[in-house]
Amino acid sequence: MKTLKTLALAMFALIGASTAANATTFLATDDFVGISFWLISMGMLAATAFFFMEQANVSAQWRKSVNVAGLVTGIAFIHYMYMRAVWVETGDTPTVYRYIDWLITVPLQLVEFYLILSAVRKVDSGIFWRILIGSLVMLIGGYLGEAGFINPALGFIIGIAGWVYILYEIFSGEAGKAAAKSGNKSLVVAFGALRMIVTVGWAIYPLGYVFGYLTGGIDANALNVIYNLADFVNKIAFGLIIWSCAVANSRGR
Ligand SMILES: *C/C=C(C)/C=C/C=C(C)/C=C/C1=C(C)CCCC1(C)C
Repeated sequence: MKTLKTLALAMFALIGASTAANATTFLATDDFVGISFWLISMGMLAATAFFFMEQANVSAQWRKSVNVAGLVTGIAFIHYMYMRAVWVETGDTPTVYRYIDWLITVPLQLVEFYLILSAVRKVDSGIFWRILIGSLVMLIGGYLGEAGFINPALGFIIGIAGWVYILYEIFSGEAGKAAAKSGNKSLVVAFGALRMIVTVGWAIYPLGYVFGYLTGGIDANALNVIYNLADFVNKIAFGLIIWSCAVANSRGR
């Protein structure tokens, strides 16, 4: 098990290093957007190593949740290395690279709501499927609009509908009710904090869409820095909340 973990971490580091080495242009010292890509990449790497290593400190029913937190930051780490290279070479980060990341990491993050609930009580698997489908509607709608396959406003509306549905499920739907009734204090606190991230932290992405596609353009520098900072909170802090709940529960709190 230990060797496997070390191997997985080494693999991540190698992929990162080789992506970095592939760049033929160096990061300019005054390129703050490029520097923010680097900082977030390293944050993601550190978070990944942390979550995987912390497996040892949580009880069996919590390992899956902490593992998935590590997968999310690990996948984002590799995407960030790649996006940083694209930025440094071209001065542009086509949003499609972000969508590739979101398409994998966002469903994984939402599945966490199901995973942390099932770590403390029996829950209906319908929660899992409904949240998953909501996330796909949100992302596919946004992508089709942003990439120009459908009208941008229509794509936006479909995306918002998916997001609103997810919010409904985790606030007042079965997932929200199951958390409230769990009688587990750490879980209730963590569930509430994760829900705030999905409401407030995630609002940054549709705002970026509005400014970028509906109101006629936003500065690429600003948009990238904002997305980078948002991802830092929405992926790393999100994982840390799950981890701290896992640790508290594993110690019987
Ligand atoms: C780590 C990356 C995360 C948490 C990305 C989240 C992305 C969203 C919440 C995107 C939402 C969108 C809408 C709600 C409306 C349509 C456009 C999107 C896809 C940007």
